[in-house]
Amino acid sequence: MAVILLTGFDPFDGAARNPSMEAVRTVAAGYDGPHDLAIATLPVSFARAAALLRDTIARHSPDAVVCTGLAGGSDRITVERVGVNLMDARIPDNDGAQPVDEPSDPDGPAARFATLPTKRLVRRLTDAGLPARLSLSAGSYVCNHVLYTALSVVPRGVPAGFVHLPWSRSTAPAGAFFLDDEDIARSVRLVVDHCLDDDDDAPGGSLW
Ligand code: PCA
Repeated sequence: MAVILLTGFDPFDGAARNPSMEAVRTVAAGYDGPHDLAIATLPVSFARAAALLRDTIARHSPDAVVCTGLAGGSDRITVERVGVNLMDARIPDNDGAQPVDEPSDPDGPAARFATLPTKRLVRRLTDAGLPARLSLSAGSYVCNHVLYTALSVVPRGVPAGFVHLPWSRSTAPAGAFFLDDEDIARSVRLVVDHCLDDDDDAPGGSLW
């Protein structure tokens, strides 16, 4: 049976909750296969998130890695295509670290492409009535660092990638765009269900 590793993040930037981890927990609670689902909560810490992700991947040897995080203010579920080798933090992480213009990996390439079937996933999400698009930048904060690290660590042939989520209704600060909690959980479940699909019907063009 294939093992899928699904991660979300702790709250950060003064927020009490992070919809990514709440969605991950909801999906795990209702997951009925066909794969084994392993979940992990990543700290919003450049140092500790990367270390925990490495350990978790080593422990589970997953067949696919799906990481999720919050993109507060976004009005779409964004399936990330690229992790860049750059840590450039607008705000300190939860450990107080604020790297500026530092590489995630001094010996690594400038960027790594996500290996999830990103176009297929966007199509699955929009077909299900969920607002989704492809994204060429996961930013330069902890989420991007986790994406870049995941892509550095997984063995060849193991798809890995990152999905950024908007605020959920129950966690959004006043005035922020949100999706219903159920829709966010449904989107994460769809990504889990299709992360091992092969990419041969990936459409072009209109998924951005
Ligand atoms: N979002 C942040 C880090 C944790 C999270 O949920 C980001 O986009 O980098």
